[in-house]
Amino acid sequence: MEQPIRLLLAKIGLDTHTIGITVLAKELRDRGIEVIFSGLKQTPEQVVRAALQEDVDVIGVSCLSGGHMTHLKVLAEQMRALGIDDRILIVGGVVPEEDVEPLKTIGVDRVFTMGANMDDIAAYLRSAVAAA
Ligand code: B12
Repeated sequence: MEQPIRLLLAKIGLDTHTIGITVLAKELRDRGIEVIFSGLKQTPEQVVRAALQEDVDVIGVSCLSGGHMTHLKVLAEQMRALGIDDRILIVGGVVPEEDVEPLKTIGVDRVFTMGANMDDIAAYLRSAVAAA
């Protein structure tokens, strides 16, 4: 039987906006994706260590604090340092359009912002993991 996709959903720093990540966790579970939640107020290092321990296919960071550039830069560096930069890295939340390309340069594979459709996110995860 095909293994389900494993996704670590993470919140970094002082950002306690939890509505989006809670909706996302439920909706993606309903679509057959195994979701692990990091908990709040994590450091990028803690997130990457959890991703390694849980052997996830995807790390998904939800960021509404405006700190996405700083956090994702450190996270991508840590992924390289621990040798898991082959995993898919996605971001959602409040991310201005002009930050999308710089995030991709850092190593983010895809950005989903307000109003992102759950079927589109699940379809993206399936195709990205299949292609990885
Ligand atoms: C509700 C809300 C709050 C609530 C949060 C309640 C809670 N438990 O979550 C409360 C009132 C507590 C709050 C507090 C604050 N807030 Co507030 N808040 C909002 C608001 C109005 C809506 C956020 C929301 O829940 N949206 C609904 C969910 C469903 O949408 P979403 O999170 O965007 O998620 C969707 C997508 O983005 C995507 N997605 C999200 N995460 C991920 C992750 C992955 C991996 C993927 C694939 C997709 C994905 O999928 C979801 C479904 O489509 C936004 C305004 C806005 N337009 O976003 C401001 C906003 C985020 N808040 C803001 C601010 C400034 C604050 C405060 C600092 C205010 C203050 N001075 O105290 C505090 C900070 C608290 C903290 N420590 O983090 C700013 C942030 C500014 C910035 N980023 O530059 C915003 C943008 C308002 C604004 N326009 O200024 N807030």
